[in-house]
Amino acid sequence: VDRERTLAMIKPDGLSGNYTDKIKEAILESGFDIVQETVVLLDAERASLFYAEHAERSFFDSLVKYMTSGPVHAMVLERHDAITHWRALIGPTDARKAKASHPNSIRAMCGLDSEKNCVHGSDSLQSAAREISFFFRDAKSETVEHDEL
Ligand code: YYY
Ligand code: MG
Repeated sequence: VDRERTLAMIKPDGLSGNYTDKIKEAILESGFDIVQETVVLLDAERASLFYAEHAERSFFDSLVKYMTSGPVHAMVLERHDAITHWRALIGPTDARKAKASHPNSIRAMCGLDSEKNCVHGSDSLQSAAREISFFFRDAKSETVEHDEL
């Protein structure tokens, strides 16, 4: 019944720390289907576009540097109420807060601080649609062109 899709992303520190299998295990255990996935290296222009809503924030340049420091693993997740459930599973933005107050969250498991927080999750239906189309052209076929690994 009313299944919904969200965009999940394992950020560069999640990949370099070898957390992919653990994160995917948590995803599947929580009842999501992984509908599409791709591993890509974002350049500064693409990373800036993904986080365009934060362009005026003081952390933006550092965030773009971090997001281009290695490949990211984007996934389309599907289940009932996927957006809310995935945000709950990843925990608060600041991984230090996640470790303190949401010890079972993914950011508690593999994040470091408020920048290097290991994973991304869409925060609304609108952002989910935008972020899914950022990485994937349509429901079943090819990914959007970027340096695919
Ligand atoms: O959606 P979420 O990732 O939980 O947080 P946002 O407030 O949308 O910020 C997006 C992104 O920006 C965050 O995942 C890391 C980075 N960031 C940061 O580097 N420093 C902050 N103080 C806040 C956010
Ligand atoms: Mg956000």
